[in-house]
Amino acid sequence: MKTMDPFAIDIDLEAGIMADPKNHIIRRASDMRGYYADQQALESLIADHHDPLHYEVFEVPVPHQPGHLMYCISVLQPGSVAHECYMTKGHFHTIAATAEIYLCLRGQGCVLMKTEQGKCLTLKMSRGRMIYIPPFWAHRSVNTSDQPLVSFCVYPADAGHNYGDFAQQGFPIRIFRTHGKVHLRQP
Ligand code: PAN
Ligand code: ZN
Repeated sequence: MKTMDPFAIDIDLEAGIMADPKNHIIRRASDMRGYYADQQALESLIADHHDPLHYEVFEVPVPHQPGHLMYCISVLQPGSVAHECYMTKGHFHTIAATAEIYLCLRGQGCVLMKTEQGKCLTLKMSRGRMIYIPPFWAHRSVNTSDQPLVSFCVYPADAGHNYGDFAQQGFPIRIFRTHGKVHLRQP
């Protein structure tokens, strides 16, 4: 591995904003086709609301090599598709035996996690809460509030993202909010 010089970046912890990110990944509603239970409601959202912003990831990248740590700020907008709360696509890491830390900076929601063996768990997120996602657990963020859900994530830089068949299979639990009340549903 090449050596590199240390560097620093600034993060506004209140606002959850990383200064001068080099990568900005944008996911809109149209990138989420297949992920929500009500596909027709998603199509209506895309058509009627100009394909709204769903979530963004901000990074200052490091080499994707063993030994490095990748980190980012993830901002998931509030909203729902036929009452199913906005969520990220979710993924296993390509190198499945890699963990991740999510530190919630703003908002309220949860991380849904599942294993290949069919175990599924959800842990709540709120400002100051850190979630440790062990190796072999797929993960997805879900925003259950009316504010953006902002997390700072750290994971091995060579982990990679495996989105596999998440659009079709999803997670064994879906999260809905009706009249302000959050509830889980097992499809
Ligand atoms: C996070 C996620 C980010 C976006 O940085 O990549 O929240 O979610 P999707 O990758 O599922 O679209 C992470 O878990 N990185 O490994
Ligand atoms: Zn991850």
